[in-house]
Amino acid sequence: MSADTTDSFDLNTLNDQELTEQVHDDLYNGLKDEIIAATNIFLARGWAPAKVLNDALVEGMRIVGIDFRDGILFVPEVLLAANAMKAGMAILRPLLAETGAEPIGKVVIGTVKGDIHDIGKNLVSMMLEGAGFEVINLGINNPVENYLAALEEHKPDILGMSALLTTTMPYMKVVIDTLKQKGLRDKYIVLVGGAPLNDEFARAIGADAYCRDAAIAVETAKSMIAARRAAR
Ligand code: B1M
Repeated sequence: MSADTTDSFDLNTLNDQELTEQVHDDLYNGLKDEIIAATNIFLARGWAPAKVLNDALVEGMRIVGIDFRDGILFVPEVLLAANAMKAGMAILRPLLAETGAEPIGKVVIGTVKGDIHDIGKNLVSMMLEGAGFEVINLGINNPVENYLAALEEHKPDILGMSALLTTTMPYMKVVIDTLKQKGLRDKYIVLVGGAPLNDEFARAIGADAYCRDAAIAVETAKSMIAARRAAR
């Protein structure tokens, strides 16, 4: 496929509004090549990278997130959408860095020690990126030292942890307790997620919130950052 056409029609023939709506549809349908083509067309038309990101891609992923939350879209479709989004982001990321557009917040996220499940955590990472966050994804099987090193290096707003096993979820408390011991706990919003967790567990270990799914993770991250900034 060429950089600016689809199988059915030339995206270049659409006006800006139509192309924006087309991007929302194409993201929803996980059409990576079309997202790459449309992103390049917007840039060629002189759109600022941040406008392409917010009006076309982020808005498209917002719609995906809502339908995922409401059970209209399922994991495979969201992964495809997130993958298409990532392809557009890959074009925009260096341009955004040049123009100095600020991400809406920074997140360090990883699956805890002893746990190699990463599909859900990666989905959360991609959805957060789609919402305009800068995400440092630490991968799987992270001991507390990895989290501490990443917090020190990247100075995020949010620490996210994922666990899919009942045997590994208690490790989240090890990380939070270590942050407390080092006097670092209040510097970060701590969000946790993973199928075996719940609100009560998150409260018991001293996290700020449990996120049932990726859409809720994005909403929680946005609202907690906004609240923290307002409080300051
Ligand atoms: Co595993 N596994 N697995 N597994 N596995 C489960 C979790 C299990 C429930 C299956 C079962 O028995 N029914 C079970 C756990 C039982 C328990 O602890 N109570 C289990 C087991 C036992 C194991 C092994 C021990 C099996 C073995 O070797 N005997 C082993 C463990 C290895 C280890 O980690 N040390 C193991 C291995 C594997 C595979 C490698 C084969 C593979 C993982 C591949 C990978 O991730 N790259 C795997 C898989 C795929 C699963 C199931 C089938 C699917 C998990 C998944 O990806 N779900 C799972 C059964 C199940 O959950 N139905 C199972 C889709 C994903 C999108 O959802 O991860 O829940 P989820 O993420 C959601 C939310 O939870 C939330 O948002 C996500 C998106 O909406 N979320 C967050 C997740 N992390 C978040 C972090 C946040 C916020 C939200 O931070 C802010």
